[in-house]
Amino acid sequence: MLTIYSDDHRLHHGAAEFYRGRLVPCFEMPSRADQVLESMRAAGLGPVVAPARFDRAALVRVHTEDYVAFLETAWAEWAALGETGDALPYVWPAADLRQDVPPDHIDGKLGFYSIDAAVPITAGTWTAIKSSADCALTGAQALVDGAASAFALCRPPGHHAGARAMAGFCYLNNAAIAAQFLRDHGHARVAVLDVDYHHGNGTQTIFYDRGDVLFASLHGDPRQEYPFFLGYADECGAGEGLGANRNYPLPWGTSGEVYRAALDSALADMARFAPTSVVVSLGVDTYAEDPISHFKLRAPDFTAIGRAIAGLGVPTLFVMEGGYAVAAIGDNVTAVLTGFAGA
Ligand code: 7XA
Ligand code: ZN
Repeated sequence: MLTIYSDDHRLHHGAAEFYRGRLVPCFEMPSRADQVLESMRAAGLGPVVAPARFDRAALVRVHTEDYVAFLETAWAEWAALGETGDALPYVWPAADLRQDVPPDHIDGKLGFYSIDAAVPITAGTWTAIKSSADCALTGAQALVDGAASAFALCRPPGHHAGARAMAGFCYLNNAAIAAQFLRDHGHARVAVLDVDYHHGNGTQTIFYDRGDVLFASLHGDPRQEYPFFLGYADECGAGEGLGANRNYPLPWGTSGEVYRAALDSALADMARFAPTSVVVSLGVDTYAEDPISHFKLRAPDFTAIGRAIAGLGVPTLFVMEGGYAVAAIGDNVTAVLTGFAGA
């Protein structure tokens, strides 16, 4: 399987995030991608290539122009204040506040274009997130060119990012950008399967009223788990997208066995949709030892997930999302991909 990877991810390294009332070192750190790359290479999973460079036109197919412009210039605007530490939002246009006027000041923009505070912007963030999206686009291009599968080793991740909002360590929605690219290049029906522990609120929102892109997600129940305000089972899509959104919220403590049963249901939804290609938002924060998550999956479960996805028999692009047990992240990702490749 082809892996697409760029060292540029190291240019994004947030210093701190809020965790239960304290500022702690960011769980989303460069060593995550380094571990995945090392495991992939050790397993001999196939060639690793650098991403091709894509025009920003591919980004604005799913994100708004003003949001992409904000991401491009946010660090320069922040640095112009004389700041050298990370830019972080601290105020949001929540209920009863104006949500239609982007402020001019960077402090206001940071809140206007975000959902939460888990989105540090550093000097190298734009370069890193653009390269991360390029990894996903290069993988999508490989499928367009006839590849049966590819793995975009994206970092930063993307599935919480909406059309006009960053959130939860995510800035550009790599999986959504790739899915749209597939739609724009001959794939009539694209299914996005999100197996990250957290609901992919950004991907859901981007495609919610679309009948040509199915979104299916297994995740921690939003009654208990981030992102809390989306990801319920009764969110089924709207308009032409009615029926093309499927959520499987699962409780804390979910075992590999229960997870695989839910996955089988999601895969059955996808098979009925008859996709021409599949994009998998691949998070392994469902792992039992993950420091911020509460499922109980182990390595054999990850192999089984890969094998089950292969059962669809459809060209598949894996896009890296979350997973914070750094010592195990590489083996868990590799287990999914070898499970897929060996099926
Ligand atoms: O899939 N998403 C993640 O893994 C990140 C979740 C961010 C939670 C925010 C914690 N302060
Ligand atoms: Zn996650």
